[in-house]
Amino acid sequence: MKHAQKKPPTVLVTGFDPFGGEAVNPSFEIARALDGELVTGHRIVGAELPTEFARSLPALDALLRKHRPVLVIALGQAGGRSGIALERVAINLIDARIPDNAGDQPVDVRIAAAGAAAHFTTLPVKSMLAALRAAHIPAELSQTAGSFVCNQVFYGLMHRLARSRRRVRGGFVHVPYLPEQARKFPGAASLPLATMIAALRLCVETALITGDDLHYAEGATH
Ligand code: PCA
Repeated sequence: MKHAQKKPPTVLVTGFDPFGGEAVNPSFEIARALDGELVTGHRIVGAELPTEFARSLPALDALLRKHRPVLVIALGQAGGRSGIALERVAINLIDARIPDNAGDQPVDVRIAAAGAAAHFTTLPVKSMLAALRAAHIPAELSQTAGSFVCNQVFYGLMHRLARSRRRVRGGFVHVPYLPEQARKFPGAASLPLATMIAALRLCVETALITGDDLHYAEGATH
């Protein structure tokens, strides 16, 4: 008799579609590259979220329901960052500097009307930072994910995970421009796609194998 193969637990990695006139978004290129990979016994599902206030959280909800991940890392592009930025805190506020991909530009709006002012990441960000630095990948902690669609998804994710009965770790990582994007902005930092893919693989692995996060003093840059 054949036994049914037990499916490995899932890690959800999301990225966004291009926005703000860009032709590419490195966050989704990373998620796409990692889709299907097996990392320490877990299967990565890489998926795309729309850079739209109205549709991003319903899309995230559908992914959470479908895949029931044990770990979620949402990614977004943050042009101007010089390395992988591990976000520490999501705020309950939208204040869009530019229109989203549907032309929406909400200002001074709450993400969850009765929600907490902020949620902390539950990723072991200091362990992840140490692992990235050990691999010579530029990385930093960040104290703000901004107030655009990325922060909305980060806050919405943490709000959902905090209310879920399952103990699921999650958080948000911003990534810099790709070299071809940075060329248009003299002096802008960038990282090659291969470096960013390796960085996120390491982040997933570290989050899976770390219990309590490390504690060491580390100032965040943003
Ligand atoms: N970055 C934007 C939204 C989509 C993305 O990749 C942000 O930082 O809010």
